Amino acid sequence: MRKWLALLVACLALGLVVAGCGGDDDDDGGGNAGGGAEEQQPAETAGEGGGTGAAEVSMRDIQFEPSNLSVKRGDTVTWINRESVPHDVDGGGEGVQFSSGPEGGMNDGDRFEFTFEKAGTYDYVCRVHAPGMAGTVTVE
Ligand SMILES: [Cu+2]
Repeated sequence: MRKWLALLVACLALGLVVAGCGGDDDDDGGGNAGGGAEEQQPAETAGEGGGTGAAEVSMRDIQFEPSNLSVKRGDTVTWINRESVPHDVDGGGEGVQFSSGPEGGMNDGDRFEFTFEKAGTYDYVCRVHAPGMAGTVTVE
C-alpha cells in the first residue's frame, strides 16, 4: 500500500514538472510571434501646403513646454495641462486671437486646441502666471 502511494506521488510530481516545462514553451512561442507581428507603418506625410500636422505643448512646472514651437500653416496645436496647477492659454498674432477661456480655467488633464491658418508669429501667455509663463508659436 505504501509503495503504491509513493508511486502515485512520484507520478504527480513528474506530471507537474512536465506541465511546467510545457507552459514555458508556450510562453516563448507566443512572445516570439508577438514580436514578429509588430510592424511600424511610416508616418503619414503631409500633402502640399501641409494642414494635417499636429503639435503638443505641455503645461508643467508653471511653464509651457516647448515654449517656442514651429508649425506649418493648417497645423493644430494642442495645449495640455499636466499638473495640478490651474493654467490657461491666451494670446494671438497676425490679427488672430485665441483663448482657452476663463483665466486659470484649465485644470489637470484639460486640453485646448487651436488651428493656425495664417503664417506668422503668435505670442501667448498663461494669464495666471504671466509674464513668467509664456510661449510663442511660429507658423511657416
Ligand atoms: Cu499658468
